[in-house]
Amino acid sequence: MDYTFSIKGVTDIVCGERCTSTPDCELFHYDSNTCYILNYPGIGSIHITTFYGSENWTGGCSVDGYPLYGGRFCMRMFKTRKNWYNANDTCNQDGGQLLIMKSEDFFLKKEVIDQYGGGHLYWIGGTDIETEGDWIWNDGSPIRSNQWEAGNPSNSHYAEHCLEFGPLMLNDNSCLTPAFFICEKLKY
Ligand SMILES: [Ca+2]
Ligand SMILES: [Ca+2]
Repeated sequence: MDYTFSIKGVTDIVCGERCTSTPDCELFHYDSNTCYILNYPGIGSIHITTFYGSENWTGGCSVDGYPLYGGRFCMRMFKTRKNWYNANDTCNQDGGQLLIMKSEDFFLKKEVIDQYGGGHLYWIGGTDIETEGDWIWNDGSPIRSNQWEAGNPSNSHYAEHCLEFGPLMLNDNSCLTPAFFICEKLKY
């Protein structure tokens, strides 16, 4: 991956703040006391390869059953099929939430899924249920247009209002379709 520059000797919190304060910062990565800031001109330039060293894959989350990925993300990929509503309920009952992939960590979480759960479609936490075509993550933040599969959101048959993630990125699908799903818990 081509990061534009790195900062040595800062904390991960400072790294995140540095990204927030950097114009056009698309994401940051923190590893071995080094903060990497990515400021890129377009999706085509992103190529994530091997920045998950094995040392980053240790540790755990605050709750059992949620492996820690990338040193930051506590995600669990459920390989049973449920419709979006039941998947959402399952995550909530489990003390978590359907996965949210906001801009700053979209490609990092994508890399986790591709590496550990690739090849499947998963329900994640976003809908346009409230207003057709107004796609938001479950925390209310907007879903960016450059994260969709080509030709989507398609709202096929005027009935696709729930968000799934797959090998081709984001797609809208019917909320009643049974699918695998991914829950996450916030690390603390
Ligand atoms: Ca829709
Ligand atoms: Ca679709």
